[in-house]
Amino acid sequence: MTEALIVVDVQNDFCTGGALAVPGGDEVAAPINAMMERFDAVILTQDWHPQGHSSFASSHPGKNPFESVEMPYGTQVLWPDHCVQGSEGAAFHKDLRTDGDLVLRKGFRSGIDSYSGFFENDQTTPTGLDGYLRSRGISRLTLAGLATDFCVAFTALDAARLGFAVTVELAACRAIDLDGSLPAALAKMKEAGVVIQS
Ligand code: VGL
Ligand code: ZN
Repeated sequence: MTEALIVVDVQNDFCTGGALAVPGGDEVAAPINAMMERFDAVILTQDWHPQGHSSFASSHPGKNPFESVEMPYGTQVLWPDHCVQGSEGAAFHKDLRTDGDLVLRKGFRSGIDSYSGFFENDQTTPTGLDGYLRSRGISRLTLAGLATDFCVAFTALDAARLGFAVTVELAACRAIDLDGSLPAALAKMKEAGVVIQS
């Protein structure tokens, strides 16, 4: 059985000093690097937004970061400007090994966010990752990175729905935990059959 490690969004803006710093975000690089050896394939996802992206609160007059808006595809949390294409904030954390097989960029369309590495937030527009993994014969995935309750959870839930066997390595993840989003995400993942390794 071929198994891939999916390293989710270990980028400067999600680490200490970043625009959308996840508490303890810096701490995941070392355990993730150590995990890489165990896998047949290593895929890194990279949040990659154009300036003025619709997930930025600054694109919605009168709205503040961490408030929500209704988008054509559903409710969208608004974030501080982060991971702007080509910026230092969008670069991988300096301690992360980036010699993986594939870097999958997501969230590059102005009008729609993409938490998951598989589908944009309308849950129907594919990124191509499913086809990539399948054509390499990969059927098992382990996920680690940032943030547990957003991009890691959405990626894990889509992967489970697509039929992959999915494990989330909690010791190599950190969460935003906005209004209980972490316990909610953990419950959803467990219900979907994702193995939560702690
Ligand atoms: C993420 C919020 C906005 C994440 C990305 O990587 O979890 N969260 N963009
Ligand atoms: Zn983002």
